[in-house]
Amino acid sequence: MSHRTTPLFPALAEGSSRPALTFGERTLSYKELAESAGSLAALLGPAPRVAVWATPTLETAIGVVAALLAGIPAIPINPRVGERELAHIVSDSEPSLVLATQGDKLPLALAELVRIDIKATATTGYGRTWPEPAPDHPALIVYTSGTTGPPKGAILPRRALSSTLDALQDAWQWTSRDVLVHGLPLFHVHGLILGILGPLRRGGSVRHLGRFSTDGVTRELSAGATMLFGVPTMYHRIAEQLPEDPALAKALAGARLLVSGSAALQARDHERIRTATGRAVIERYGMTETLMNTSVRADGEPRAATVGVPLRGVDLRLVDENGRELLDGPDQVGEIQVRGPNLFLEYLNRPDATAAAFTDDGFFRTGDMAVRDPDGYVRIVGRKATDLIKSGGYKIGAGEIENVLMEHPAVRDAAVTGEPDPDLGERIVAWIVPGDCEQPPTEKELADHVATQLAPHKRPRTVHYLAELPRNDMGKLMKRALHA
Ligand code: MCA
Ligand code: AMP
Repeated sequence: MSHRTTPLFPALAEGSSRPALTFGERTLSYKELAESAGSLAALLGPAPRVAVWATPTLETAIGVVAALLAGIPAIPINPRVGERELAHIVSDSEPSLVLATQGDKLPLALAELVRIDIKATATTGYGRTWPEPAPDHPALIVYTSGTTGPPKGAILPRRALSSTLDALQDAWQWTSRDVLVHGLPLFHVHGLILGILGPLRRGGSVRHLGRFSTDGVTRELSAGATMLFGVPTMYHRIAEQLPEDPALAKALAGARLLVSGSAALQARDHERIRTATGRAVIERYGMTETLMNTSVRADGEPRAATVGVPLRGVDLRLVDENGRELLDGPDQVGEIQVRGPNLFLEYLNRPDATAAAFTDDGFFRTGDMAVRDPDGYVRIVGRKATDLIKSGGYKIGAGEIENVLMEHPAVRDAAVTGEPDPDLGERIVAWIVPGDCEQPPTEKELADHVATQLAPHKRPRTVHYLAELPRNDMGKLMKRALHA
């Protein structure tokens, strides 16, 4: 059957000289991006899947666009990923190729694959048209943590990307005239799909900061950028900086849209930013598996502490513990369930987890608990699983960290919890029973162990030492007793 689907990036085919991507001093126009990504796409052949070493660079953006042009599912890899996590991702997703910036040293598990260097300049390939694969064809595989076990690969089809980005166009009045600025990592949905592929789908442009800084935000918003994306930690750092930084306040005041997501932005930070700039930060709510579900609209009322209303095309309901849909009301707390073209296909190699994630009528169980205002605004009030931690906007499973801590030779027993943190939202806390109480492992040793096995953002920020962990008669850990 032939498909007559519109391409993911219509502006690429037009090949204009307008800027598409800027990273530091380097800018690629749509024409240059079509050339460099096109010539790389032509080299990929019929690879079943490619890994992309997702440093915050122009090359990563080119590599992902090339894979999407060629219709080959791409797996973005955190360049700070630890040994164990990488081994899991590579054996689970079995990429046949890895794309990386020339000169970047890859860890062994990736260095063993066929490697293609990504070049920001190239000419062959331009002029070729790339047929758009079927809407359900996998576009990206993004790894996301669960409460237990290693991260799961969420397979995101092309229709999920196009539908979520077009729903955001509607909610945010996002156009080709918008210039986005952000400093988000490029191996997750927020930074990669919204932050890079979003502007490219609109035919607009993005200026990536390489790494987040309030100075970078000031510079780019003062030089014509119109939108800012960030996680709450970034807005918290902006709020802290504002009292002594009139240039930052002026830059934010001039932006068209300030958007926060990946975790809840504290009311105090909303308030401080609004007071200093006169501008309201708007929140949107999404997940790796669902992409974006709700947002405060650009033409709507910017109500703090809500994630706004369902996006176009998203079916959203709140459900009680018996699976019954709740009627809206201020006291009705239920789990958010969503259905729509924005959803992932399945977890790679995990039919059990996929089946458990969906209801019989095709809704995805988000695990997020919320209430709905009478006019439909959604307020997230908590999470079903206490073993999921959101730190700096990263989702982190407590079980994953406990498993690697238990393997440390000086650890006899370990538990991990999340604790409120003004900067990170939550910080990871480890509760350790040392093998030898006289010579417990140091905090740094434990943090380094987690950082090198999993990833630095999963490292514990606080360590408590105990003689025993509180367990019930069945041997089950009683985490609530820890903080007491
Ligand atoms: C420190 N570092 C270490 C160690 N200690 N490295 C190895 N071993 C150690 N023991 C390094 C870190 O790697 C980092 O290096 C530097 O020290 C500082 O790290 P840290 O203090 O951890 O963090 P930060 O740099 O201050 O990070 C805050 C941040 C970051 C910038 C806000 O958390 C961040 O980028 N968050 C974004 C998360 C995100 O995009 N989530 C979206 C998920 P270096 O600085 O060199 O790297 S998608 C999603 O949630 C859904 C779909 C949604 O709704 O969006
Ligand atoms: P991830 O698995 O990294 O994609 O994280 C998804 C989770 O982030 C959701 O299930 C929510 O718990 C949380 N999240 C995302 N955006 C928001 C927001 N604006 N407010 C509160 N929580 C959010």
